[in-house]
Amino acid sequence: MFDTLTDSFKNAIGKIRFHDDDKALKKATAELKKSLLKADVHHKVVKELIAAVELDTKKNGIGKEQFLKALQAELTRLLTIQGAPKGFTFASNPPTVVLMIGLQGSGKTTTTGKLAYFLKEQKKKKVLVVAADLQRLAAVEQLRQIVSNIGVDLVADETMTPVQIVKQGLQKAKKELYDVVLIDTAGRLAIDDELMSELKEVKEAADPDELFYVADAMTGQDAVRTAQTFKEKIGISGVVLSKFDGDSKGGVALGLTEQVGAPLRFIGAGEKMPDLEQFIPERIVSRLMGAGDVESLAEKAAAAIDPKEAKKFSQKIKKGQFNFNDFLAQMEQMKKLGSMKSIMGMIPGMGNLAKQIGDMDLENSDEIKAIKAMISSMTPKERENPDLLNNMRKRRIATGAGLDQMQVNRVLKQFKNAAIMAKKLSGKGGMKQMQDLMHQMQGGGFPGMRR
Ligand SMILES: Nc1nc2c(ncn2[C@@H]2O[C@H](COP(=O)(O)OP(=O)(O)O)[C@@H](O)[C@H]2O)c(=O)[nH]1
Ligand SMILES: [Mg+2]
Repeated sequence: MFDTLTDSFKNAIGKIRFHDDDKALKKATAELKKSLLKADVHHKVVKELIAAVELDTKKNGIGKEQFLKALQAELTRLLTIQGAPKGFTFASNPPTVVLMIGLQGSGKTTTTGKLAYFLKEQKKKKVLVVAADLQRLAAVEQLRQIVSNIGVDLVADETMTPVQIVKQGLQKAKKELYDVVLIDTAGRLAIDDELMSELKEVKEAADPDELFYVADAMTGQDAVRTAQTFKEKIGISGVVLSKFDGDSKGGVALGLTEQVGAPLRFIGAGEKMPDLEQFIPERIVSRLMGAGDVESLAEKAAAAIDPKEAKKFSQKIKKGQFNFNDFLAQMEQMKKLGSMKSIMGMIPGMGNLAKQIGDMDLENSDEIKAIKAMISSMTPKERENPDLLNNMRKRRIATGAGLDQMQVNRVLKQFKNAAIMAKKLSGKGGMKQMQDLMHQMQGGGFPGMRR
């Protein structure tokens, strides 16, 4: 998610090799400045950051370690507003009411769905979504589809005004003890006085704990400017940066909090529901410095994976009994974790691999599609026991899956190898082997993973 920035920091840090080398520090900060500007970080923010890092480093005696620490501290400071909430925070008196606002097409409705999904799956909360965008007919329908896919309740009534529907939603939430109410509103331009005054009325009726401004990362510094305007006119308590997957430079995220004076709370990086990350400064900085974000990954995994199932699964792996049903079940769980790229980006040292994988859609890759087609052509017994597959059965499966027998053989071999590898990795020293494997993949490319 932050490939470009992470690379810049690594390069800059690499410039400092010796202690007390003023020249090296100059080189490092010059490099940092250049790449931050190239990544679209606002020039004022860059200037401040560089000056602070330089001062900090000098104070502690120039060296790689000192530079690293200074950079880390200054980045954390840049991304933090003292006393402001981070990620999602719950009101002391439920329900926590969140009003989603922003320009037309910025990603409000999608983000509302993503937040609902995040709260339901990761935080195990009872979520109610309110459709207060009644400007466009299709808007309610879009929201209805999203919430029904993720299994969250919706309050919608096209014949009501936004204020009426908000009141009805809040009543329902209080009566039925919902934890969180997410209100999706119509997109509007700050220059449209009529819509702005409607939004003020909605805000008054909702009396929200949070006002999330959804900003489109692809609009660059415009995202910052519009957030500033909404902050002045309506008031916002946080920003969600959407479509971050389309903004390869990523610099806007770095300056936004300080520029707007409201914390960046979430980043949306993809069209699917799991593609939402909490923006927690310390964790993001760790990721920016190439150290990964193990905490977020662990949280995601803990929420997606049923501990009982996980235990059963790991025992199977240890015995080398991994079968096709397990494979399908694992694919389902992977889906809940979000894109492969975002998962990789959270593992320390895996940044490069994440870049290589790019936007690969694991689920829809040719390999996975072939395996899925094969599995659907198998009998339940065959799915349970891959060893049953003799030549006759393989031929039948190949015909059923629309593959030739060589392809079937290749996939089966890969599957067996994967099971053997998993068994090995689950033993002692498995983590070390995993890392070696990853290094090999980084060097030589990963044969199965072509986009
Ligand atoms: N690639 C990508 N597309 C997104 C993201 N968030 C929203 N979109 C897309 O942006 C378009 C507008 O989103 P929508 O939620 O309807 O915006 P709204 O008008 O503010 O409610 C839709 O096509 C979404 O699928 C994101 O994080 N990444
Ligand atoms: Mg919408």
